[in-house]
Amino acid sequence: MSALYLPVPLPSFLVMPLAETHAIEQEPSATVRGMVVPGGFAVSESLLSRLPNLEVISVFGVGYDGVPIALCQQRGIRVTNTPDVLTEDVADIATALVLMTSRRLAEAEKFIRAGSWTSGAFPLAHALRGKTAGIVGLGRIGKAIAYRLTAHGLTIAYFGRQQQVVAYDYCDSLCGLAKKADFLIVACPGGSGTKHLINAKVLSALGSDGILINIARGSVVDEVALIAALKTGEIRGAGLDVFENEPQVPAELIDSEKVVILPHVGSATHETRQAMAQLVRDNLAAHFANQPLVTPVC
Ligand code: 8YV
Repeated sequence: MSALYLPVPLPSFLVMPLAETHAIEQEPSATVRGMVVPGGFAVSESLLSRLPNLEVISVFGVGYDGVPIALCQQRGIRVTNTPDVLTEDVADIATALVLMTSRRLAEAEKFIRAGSWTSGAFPLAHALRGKTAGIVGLGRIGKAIAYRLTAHGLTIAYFGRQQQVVAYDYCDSLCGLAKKADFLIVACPGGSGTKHLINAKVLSALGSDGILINIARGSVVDEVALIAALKTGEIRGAGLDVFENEPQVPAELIDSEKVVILPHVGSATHETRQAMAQLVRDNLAAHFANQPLVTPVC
């Protein structure tokens, strides 16, 4: 029975089947051969040094921004993640945030629950059709968002490392995309390469009618700059499923009527989390059977 280390609690539908074929360890040690972590979990160098015989890290999530890939490659540690199976759910949440922010749905819900409807109609909101969505990172999730928003009558533009063969407008500058966009939608990976990509300058380019949506990683958005831009009216609003210091959310965002906030629920459905768990198990089984990984990162 090879030993697996789980640094943080993971769902029982993932852990219980793993426990049938592995010894589950709560502490790092030399007996550990595999580790399972949630998406975005920071795997530090010091943790890896306490796992001298680690062979594989299986990320229960698509984002492996917390894993030091170069160090893993040096040590010959294989890394896997769970792409594809969560794409549609995350794109649904991005679409929901676009709808919630533009149509003011969270406020409208509060309004009726507060008994305000009997005193007058809810204020008008903004339509989606004819607007432009600027997608930052047109990967699998970005494309699934574009597909959905096209059906809502939006024009799609995007920014990314390179232009792709797609029917959407490519912007080679992020500020250029922000200027064009009514909704700037963050769908790129997290990590040092994209830290605070959405800064004060980009928010100012988005402008006073613009709305920022983030379903990727909190680290991509400079939260202090975002709070300032919301306060001064430099942007109109934001729809956020992720935060810089989760599960801590700044009081300024919690208290702001201009913001719709969700507790990182992009992939949080029974169907998707089960499929993610299956992929984690399949990758580990492949590794320990000396087979090629199903969804390798490295
Ligand atoms: C999950 C995620 O919240 O896939 C990711 O990278 O951040 C989310 O799907 C997380 O991985 C579940 O543990």
